[in-house]
Amino acid sequence: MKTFLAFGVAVGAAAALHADVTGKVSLKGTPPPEKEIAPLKADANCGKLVSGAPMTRHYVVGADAGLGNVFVYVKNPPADAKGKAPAVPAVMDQKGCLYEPYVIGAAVGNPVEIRSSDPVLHNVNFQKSIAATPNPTFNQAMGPGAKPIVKTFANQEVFVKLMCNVHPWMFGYIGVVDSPFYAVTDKDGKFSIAGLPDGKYTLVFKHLKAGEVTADVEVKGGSATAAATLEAK
Ligand SMILES: [Cu+2]
Repeated sequence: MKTFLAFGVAVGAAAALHADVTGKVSLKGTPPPEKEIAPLKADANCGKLVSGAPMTRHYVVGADAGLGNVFVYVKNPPADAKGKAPAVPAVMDQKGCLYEPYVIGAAVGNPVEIRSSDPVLHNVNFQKSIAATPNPTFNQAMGPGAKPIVKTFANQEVFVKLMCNVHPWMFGYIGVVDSPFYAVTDKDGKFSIAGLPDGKYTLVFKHLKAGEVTADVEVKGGSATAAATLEAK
């Protein structure tokens, strides 16, 4: 009866419907121009690591007004989503004396690996928690070749803000939510949240400068799409 058992398992898996929610975030209006990070270029150590002019990344706007670096997450995730690990590990690097990527996501309780690819001294400083229940802060030096710092966050916090006191232009942001259902928009504003079970959800779209909007989405087998527009400020 082995065949029947295998058949049963297959049906069970097919019955657990879920979908990838894909979509796009657009920017309305014209953002202020980005500025050159002159102190980075002028720095004796960091200046050697970059070619061209290092620019601020307040608004990353791509094809058809797509807005990058928007943290997208499910406001009302399924109850059993808490504590689940996302498919993609959270990694924040320090490269060319910038946090890279500028914005990442992470799930509550899952490790966030903070690396340094630079041959210079940094310090990773999470100075102040803005969470309702604050996450513990930390401030750790990272010299050349240092092992990654691995941190977990116990409470939802959008955004955990990292800075570096050696290089006062260095900021990096982590959207921490209590589910694996989140994404960061790419340079063209596109995102994909994988494997969301059938149901009705509210998505939150949060950008560091343009603020926050929400959109409702219903997942009902197959796939679902969502879109949002944020206004330049
Ligand atoms: Cu630094």
